[in-house]
Amino acid sequence: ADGGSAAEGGPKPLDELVVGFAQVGAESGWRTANTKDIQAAFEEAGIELKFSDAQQKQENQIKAIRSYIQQQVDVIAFSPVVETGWDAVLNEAKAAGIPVVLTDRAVDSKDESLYVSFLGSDFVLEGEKAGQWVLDEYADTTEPVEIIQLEGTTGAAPAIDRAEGFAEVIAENPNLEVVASQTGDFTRAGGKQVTEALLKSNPGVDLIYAHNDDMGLGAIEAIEAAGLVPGEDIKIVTVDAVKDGMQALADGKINFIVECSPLLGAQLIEIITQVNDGETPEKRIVTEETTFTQEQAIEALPDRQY
Ligand code: GYE
Repeated sequence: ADGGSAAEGGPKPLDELVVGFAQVGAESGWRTANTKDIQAAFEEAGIELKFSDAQQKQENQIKAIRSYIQQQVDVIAFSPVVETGWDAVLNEAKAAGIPVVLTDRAVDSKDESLYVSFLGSDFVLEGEKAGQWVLDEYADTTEPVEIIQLEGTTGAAPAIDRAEGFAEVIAENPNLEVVASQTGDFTRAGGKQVTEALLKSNPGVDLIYAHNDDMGLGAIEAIEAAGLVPGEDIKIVTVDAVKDGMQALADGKINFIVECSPLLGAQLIEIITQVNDGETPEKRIVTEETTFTQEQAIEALPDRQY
């Protein structure tokens, strides 16, 4: 088959399929929910899952992928920690005839034959939605609005794209100014540490835009420690909508959350099944997502799965 389909000898029974999944790490509530959902989906489908946690290090992910190639798994799926630097290992998978599925995060490779499908969110759109809320919130302001941006992992698709979408939209109002932008590596501890430092150098800050809930939750701790009221003295906008984030939004400590769904397991199984059957999955599958205000968070919280 062209580019190595799992269906070379015809489809395998699902209980004979083996899939290797190279996860980013366990950096956030989003990631934990994503891992749980993927493991549960494999369990339910009766497909064997080899799972590895790269602790947010690209070299670990590359090692894991190489070991899956060596073990001749049927499909490799992974969520690339950063966008660049994948061509070599993906070419090795291709040469071995093992199809690769990208979940959650993209690679910036020009060679689209290196993966069969990319399943995940539109991160630029998420950044735009966050920017739109800020634009509306400060529509009537004639004063400068000072914004701190807490970036995700440097070089990661969601960090690059969420910054881009946000910047594009807030550019419509010259009063909205990002006065500082630093990475908190998508972690709570990172968000807290960066906010602590940036509050000192930017005492007039009005709003924090965090690329995920966890960094926003870390920022809340730093703001409270500085004797200020999160959500009031300093507004907070985040991305993800995991339970802890939604609770903070319901409590008024976060002002707005753009949803990013970690529930990719069922769709990943569908892609793997299609590959096994010799079908060609959609090259790009975009997750459907919404946004939450405080009232909407209060309403959604009781039924929130993660
Ligand atoms: O937003 C963040 C996680 O890649 C979409 O990674 C994912 C991001 C998510 O650490 O919380």
